[in-house]
Amino acid sequence: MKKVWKRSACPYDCPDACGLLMETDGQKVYRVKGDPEHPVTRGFICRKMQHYEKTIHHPDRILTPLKRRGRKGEGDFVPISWEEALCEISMRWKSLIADYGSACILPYSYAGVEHLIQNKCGEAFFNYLGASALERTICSKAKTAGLNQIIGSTQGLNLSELDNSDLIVIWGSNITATWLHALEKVVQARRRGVKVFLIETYKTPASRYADETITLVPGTDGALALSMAHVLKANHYLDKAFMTDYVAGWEPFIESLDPYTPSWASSITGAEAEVIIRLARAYGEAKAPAIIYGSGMSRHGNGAMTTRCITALPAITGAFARKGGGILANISTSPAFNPDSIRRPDFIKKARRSINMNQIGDALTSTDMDAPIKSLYVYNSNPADIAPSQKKVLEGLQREDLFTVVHERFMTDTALYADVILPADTSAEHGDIVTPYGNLAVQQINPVIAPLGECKSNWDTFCLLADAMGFEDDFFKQSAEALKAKMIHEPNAWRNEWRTEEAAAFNEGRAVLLKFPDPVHFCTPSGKIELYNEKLPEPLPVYIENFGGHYPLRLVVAPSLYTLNSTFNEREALVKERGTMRLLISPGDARRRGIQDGDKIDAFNDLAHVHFYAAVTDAVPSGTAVAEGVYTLRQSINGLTVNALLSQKLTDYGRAATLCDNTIDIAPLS
Ligand SMILES: Nc1nc2c(c(=O)[nH]1)N[C@H]1C(S)=C(S)[C@@H](COP(=O)(O)OP(=O)(O)OC[C@H]3O[C@@H](n4cnc5c(=O)[nH]c(N)nc54)[C@H](O)[C@@H]3O)O[C@H]1N2
Ligand SMILES: Nc1nc2c(c(=O)[nH]1)N[C@H]1C(S)=C(S)[C@@H](COP(=O)(O)OP(=O)(O)OC[C@H]3O[C@@H](n4cnc5c(=O)[nH]c(N)nc54)[C@H](O)[C@@H]3O)O[C@H]1N2
Ligand code: SF4
Ligand SMILES: [Mo]
Repeated sequence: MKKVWKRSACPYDCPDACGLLMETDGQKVYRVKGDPEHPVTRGFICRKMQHYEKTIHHPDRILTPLKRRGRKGEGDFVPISWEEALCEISMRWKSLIADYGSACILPYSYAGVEHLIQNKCGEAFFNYLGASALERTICSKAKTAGLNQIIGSTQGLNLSELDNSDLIVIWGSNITATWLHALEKVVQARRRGVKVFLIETYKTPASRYADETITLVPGTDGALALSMAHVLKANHYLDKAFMTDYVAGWEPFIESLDPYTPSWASSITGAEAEVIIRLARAYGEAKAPAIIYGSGMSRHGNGAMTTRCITALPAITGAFARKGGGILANISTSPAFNPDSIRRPDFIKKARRSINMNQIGDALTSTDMDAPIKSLYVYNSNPADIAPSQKKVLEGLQREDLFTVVHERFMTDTALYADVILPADTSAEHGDIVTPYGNLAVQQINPVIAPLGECKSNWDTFCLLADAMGFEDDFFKQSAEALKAKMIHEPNAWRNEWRTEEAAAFNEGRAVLLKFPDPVHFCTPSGKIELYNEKLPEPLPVYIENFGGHYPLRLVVAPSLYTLNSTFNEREALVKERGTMRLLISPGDARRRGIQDGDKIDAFNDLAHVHFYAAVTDAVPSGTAVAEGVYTLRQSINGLTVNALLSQKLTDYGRAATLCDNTIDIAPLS
């Protein structure tokens, strides 16, 4: 067949969901580039995806089911047929269910593929099976919880509105790595003369795009926000008319601000008082200030409360009501295609226990659980590398009596511990619905090539497992195409306003924009911003400390430009550019311990000792240490990565991970 360019979209856990074009002859993908006709991403994609064909056709792709022959973790597997694999899994599960009940089986998944069907279809399968439920809260659920407590499910700002902003505060997000199309807007805004502040724990690569970077003691952003509110009040920047109409309980909040002076906040955050005043004044003077709200500060013990404190700023200044003003934190397009049509919560027959994915280490190793987990089914995730308390996770995966099935594209650190590995396909090999969380362009994609080897999509695999387990529901007897078509044809208010041309473009596989909801229609019980939320033990936003800890350095995990969580670790060129596993520390902290740039060091706390190369840099303030990127155990220096130093403690609300709220000390390794 002649080579043609086919339309697709990036499958990964990244807000942009960039439109892609793939050059193919139906068997192979030769080249990948951005789709210039995508209404938001317009042909511009990141470096990681410019050679997606190298991932699709990587020689390390797992192409057949595999069965473990050696010890767990050793990587000694033999190929088996799908028939044998399904027989093995269903027999083991049926026997475990007979002995221990179906809750002894636990699915573990997150966002290996972000698209709607392939991301969520496993939930239907495990709901039907009656397995333990998984709380999928590793990412940004504390942010969501905090936003819910103050603005409900209101979407806030839309990316395109940054064109109207006259000040931008990038707060806790390294958009040079994680949100390129927001970075594009920031660059355009600066060309218009818009001032950009970055609020961070260290000078990330994003600081190059900011006029001023303010580095804080990690987890203290709530104090900064309250103090900004104090300055806004003192300088008469409050919008009383807006508050009267749209904010519930603004008077007690405004009254509460007096103690939050810049010098109070300075002593907590480490930012100088005049810097706080300058930031607050710039925010107050702007007509339409935008906050690009990342997840960094929500990955702390006080994550939800911090979110409330920061969200108070556009509420008291009325920025929410002005085009380009407000908070860019909460774009969600998945409701445009009822996700329950794939999740099928109606399959749940009785209440089940739920396991928090951040506490998988404890869940797999605990001896005092009434019903221990006997089988783990991992898909779309790599817990050995991404979950906190890595030593416990590995100890759990090592259990001989844990029957582990991993559905994967590559031999990840988790797959090494599997009893059975099922080969997963890539997004080029299956169809789906694309619902970005960073813009409003939804799209449907079709397979570009047939699945390689014996690889199967998540949906096809769950249908086969359903058959092997004897599920009777017709739901599991349809193709992904049929399910996709059904979901697209379900009436949905979000797509009602599409004109015929838009519906036709969507049917052709082009990305089409949804209409953004009215920014001042607040989706809360009172219909207003709930600055005072009487349902909470702390009805007003206040400063609470994060967990911290008794070691002298606050450890922050941050994204890498070259990888996406543990994804892209198969790509030699990207991994080479990322370099070895480094810990970024300040010159003062290094000097005090006799550490030089490039030295091998031991980072430790009560949980583990993890070796790194020291990267001594002015970018990091004294008292903070930063580990960028998720490395594999094979890339590590002593068989552990930074996740071994992270606790399984959960956030104040949202039961989310506290990945950035841990302390360590470091010492040179001789
Ligand atoms: N290249 C690349 N792209 C990615 C990812 C990746 O790993 N690599 N990950 C994807 C995923 S899963 C997600 S959830 C998104 C995440 O994207 P965002 O939610 O936008 O967050 P990040 O860009 O990860 O940046 C978090 C930043 O928060 C900072 N931080 C940590 N604690 C604090 C704090 O207390 N206060 C402040 N002010 N800052 C703090 C860290 O230093 C870090 O730079 O990106 C996605 N895109
Ligand atoms: N140190 C550190 N830890 C972190 C983070 C960090 O920045 N630093 N980030 C945290 C955050 S925000 C998140 S969201 C989590 C992310 O955690 P995960 O969602 O587990 O992300 P990945 O590590 O990218 O693993 C995804 C896996 O899914 C596989 N996969 C891809 N497509 C498919 C498919 O179609 N089917 C199947 N079955 N598998 C597929 C990929 O090969 C990959 O191994 O990690 C968290 N942990
Ligand atoms: S990883 Fe993000 S920036 Fe890169 S192509 Fe995918 S969606 Fe676009
Ligand atoms: Mo995430």
